[in-house]
Amino acid sequence: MRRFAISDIHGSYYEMMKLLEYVKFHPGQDQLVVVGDMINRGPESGKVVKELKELQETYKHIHVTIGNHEEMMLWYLAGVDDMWVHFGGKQAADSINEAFYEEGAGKAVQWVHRLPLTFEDEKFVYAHAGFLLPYKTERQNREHLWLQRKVFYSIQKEALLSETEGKITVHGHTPANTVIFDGARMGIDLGAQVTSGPKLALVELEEWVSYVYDFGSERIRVSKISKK
Ligand SMILES: [Mn+2]
Repeated sequence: MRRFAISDIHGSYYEMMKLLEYVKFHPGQDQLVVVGDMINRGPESGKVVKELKELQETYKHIHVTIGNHEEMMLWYLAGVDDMWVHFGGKQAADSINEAFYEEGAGKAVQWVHRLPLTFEDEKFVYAHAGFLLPYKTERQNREHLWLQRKVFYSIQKEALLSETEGKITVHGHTPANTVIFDGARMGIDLGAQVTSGPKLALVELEEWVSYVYDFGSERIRVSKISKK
């Protein structure tokens, strides 16, 4: 089984589909983990949510964890905080209403509300912005969706690996220029819709290959992820 992960799609439906087509993604056979931040910033938040919701509800190897941008949406809708508005929430709401016009946007919200904070398979832990230790003994905290990169990376590799029983943590949240693996954790957010050279990465974790869609050249670059 191929083992894919993608994060921080931020409404980039077209680019996400290009990547899935490129690898000939087969939802009945391949695993896909979406590591949060499906929405905001990009033009098609609704189509991203609809596509991933349908895949997750249809196939058992499709897993979606929540990101801080989804959390922002839930806070807004619950009347807790309106910061969503400042991150493209209005456009995201319109896009979700449009994509879910038949069943109603409430269905999308209910689904997002139930998304887990983390997912684990036999080899990897997936968490949007990482987490703080202890990992196993403490229930995961929703504040971890907002964890600063430097805080997560202040955990020593050995300590992190011993906590995850040797599993590598795959995360997004903080954009970088390339997929980065430090021996214990792998960052796969390449700043789709955010940075000046936006890219979206789909990684395959059996062969350790990254497929990177470049928004500027509209091309996909394939590279080996180095296992250091
Ligand atoms: Mn993000």
